[in-house]
Amino acid sequence: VWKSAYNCWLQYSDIKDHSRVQEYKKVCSNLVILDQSAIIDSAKEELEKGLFSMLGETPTISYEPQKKASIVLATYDQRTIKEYGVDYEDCNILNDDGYMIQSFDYQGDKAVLLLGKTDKGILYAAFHLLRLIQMSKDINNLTIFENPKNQIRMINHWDNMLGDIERGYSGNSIFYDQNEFTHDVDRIKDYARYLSSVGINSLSINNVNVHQVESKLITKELLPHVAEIADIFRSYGINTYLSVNYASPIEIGDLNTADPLDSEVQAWWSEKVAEIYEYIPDFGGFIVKADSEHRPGPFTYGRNHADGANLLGRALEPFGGIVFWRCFVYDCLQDWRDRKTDRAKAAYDHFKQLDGEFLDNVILQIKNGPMDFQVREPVSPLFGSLKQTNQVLEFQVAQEYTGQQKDLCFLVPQWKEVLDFDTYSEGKGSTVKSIVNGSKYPFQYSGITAVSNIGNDLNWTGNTLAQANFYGYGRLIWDTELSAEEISDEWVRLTFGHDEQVVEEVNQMLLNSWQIYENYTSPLGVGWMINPGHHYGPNIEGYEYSKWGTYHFSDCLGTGVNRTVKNGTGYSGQYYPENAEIYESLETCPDELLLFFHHVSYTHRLKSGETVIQHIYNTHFLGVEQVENMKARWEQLKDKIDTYRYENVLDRFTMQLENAIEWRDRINTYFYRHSGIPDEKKRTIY
Ligand code: GCW
Repeated sequence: VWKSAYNCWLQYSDIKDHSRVQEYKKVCSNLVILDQSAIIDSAKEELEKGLFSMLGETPTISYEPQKKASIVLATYDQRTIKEYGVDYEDCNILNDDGYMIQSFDYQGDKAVLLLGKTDKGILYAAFHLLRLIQMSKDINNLTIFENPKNQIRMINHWDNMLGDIERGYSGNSIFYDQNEFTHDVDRIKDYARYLSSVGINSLSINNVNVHQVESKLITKELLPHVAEIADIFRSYGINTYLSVNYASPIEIGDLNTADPLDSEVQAWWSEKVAEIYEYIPDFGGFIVKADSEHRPGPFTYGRNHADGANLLGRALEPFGGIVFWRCFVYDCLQDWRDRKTDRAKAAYDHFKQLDGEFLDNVILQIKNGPMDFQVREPVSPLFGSLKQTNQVLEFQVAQEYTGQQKDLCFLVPQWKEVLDFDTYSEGKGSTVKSIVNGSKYPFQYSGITAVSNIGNDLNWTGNTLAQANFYGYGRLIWDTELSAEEISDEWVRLTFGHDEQVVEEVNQMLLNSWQIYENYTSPLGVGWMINPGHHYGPNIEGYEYSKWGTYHFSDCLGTGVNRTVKNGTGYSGQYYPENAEIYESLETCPDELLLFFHHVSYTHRLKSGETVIQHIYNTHFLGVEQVENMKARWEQLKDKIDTYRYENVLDRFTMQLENAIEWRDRINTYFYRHSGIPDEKKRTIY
């Protein structure tokens, strides 16, 4: 009963339609494997498993071209060109992770070629073919060329060795327990399958807040275990990375400084890196959170972030390793009385001035927004401002601020807005996606990373529907042109099958869920208003007088943060003029970001025609109704979904409804008591 929850989108359900099965068997009864590697073995294993499960027959295997209906697995070389008449020109467009899927007739039999530029391409092509079959598509006339749009497609774990996960909402770590490695090879391997089935090629396996025990992950004591994990991921085309403690030379070495310009510190890191590569020859590199939220960093020594990042870059360079240096740097000891400091400005202020000063193997890692993964934020103004620095965009698949995998919040529509945002850095058309995919500026390294949302819960993600965010993240960053609708529809069909009612209803739920979550939580882009610490549920002034720089300045007259250049914090001036002007002016600032950029009176009229206060009331009443409606619609699917997954999601909708009601009443009451303005529709406000 639990298998369906565990298997996520790789259900490989048996196909009931007999003629369909015969049709697929005409192509899939044999595998011709023309190259050898661990990654190709994974492709073979996956095809065997998937085809057996869907068609009821394991394909035969041959290592030479056969006169038989076959799936042919090959990299692009002379042999395949000759044997299968592959067009050289066509394949030239494939990049290292790209692939071609081509149907053809081979000596009178139907066959399909899965051709990768490298073995990774073959694996991705195998998953693609299996997806087509699961989606019940015709596979007789395929001509598919796929190149991932982004070079780095990464996931960051925030797992601690104790087993807990910072901001984890789906149980504990699959890697660690009680400060030991779990050695849960089967589970880790299944995780690798999910990752590579959506094209993820890089993975960091420990929290960016690197505590005492985790600092030792780069020591001889623990490296053999890391190597074991890296072996599993390697067979799925995934490189393993570690988050490191910037102060390692002090913490695990015997130096008394971590000054990046100190020659002993430099030598220490070089030796350390050499040692790591003895254990893991294709080790990816480091993720570093430095001078951020009490983590050590180069500031201690009066050095800047380029000094700090380049120290590690230099050590990794001889081995081809890279450094992800996070830009989440701000003053987390702010005085709420200080109205000049604006946390939103911090990343740009710290890093813009260093553009061009980082080594070639250093990548800046930039969160999508200037604050912290809120339900609604503008796009970080660093995108487009850094023109000479490798960079990746950081999303959060874990729903820290978007319902913690209790509430449904499908994030693909949000991520698409970020990727499609035009920075105007080179005039119109300078979208975030064109910057992070390396086409706008010639970065050596670029791409997208995100905080993982999985744990050791049976269904990996707590709420089974949160699997859609994991799937959607991978699919979207592989191909940023896919629409949210396409991704959602794929996920629903792969996960729950093709019953039209289920497909229709679950798609609707996913696609509306971000808007619904926004409706009942913090309004108009202002963010926060959450319980401090764990960040679930409403607490309007929870962060208002704190040191974290997260304020909304509501009083009896109005609400919102004045971030204008004219008489606010000046944040809007960090954008290129086209955007700066839009945000600066009350007339043009989009409604959904109004309170992020402006402090307004409750009677200010939005573009929608509503006043701010009435908008708050309306959206909060509406949000609860929408959750009630989703829950009721889910209940109608009871007979169409297996009990385990049905009950799991129903439970979450019950919690979501409770949460939404709590948010509605607290927000409405807070703003009613502050403004004294009654609801036009006279609904209950306490
Ligand atoms: O979103 C915030 C989280 C912290 C996290 C930090 C970060 C890992 O609340 O838990 O720390 O961001 O991104 O470093």
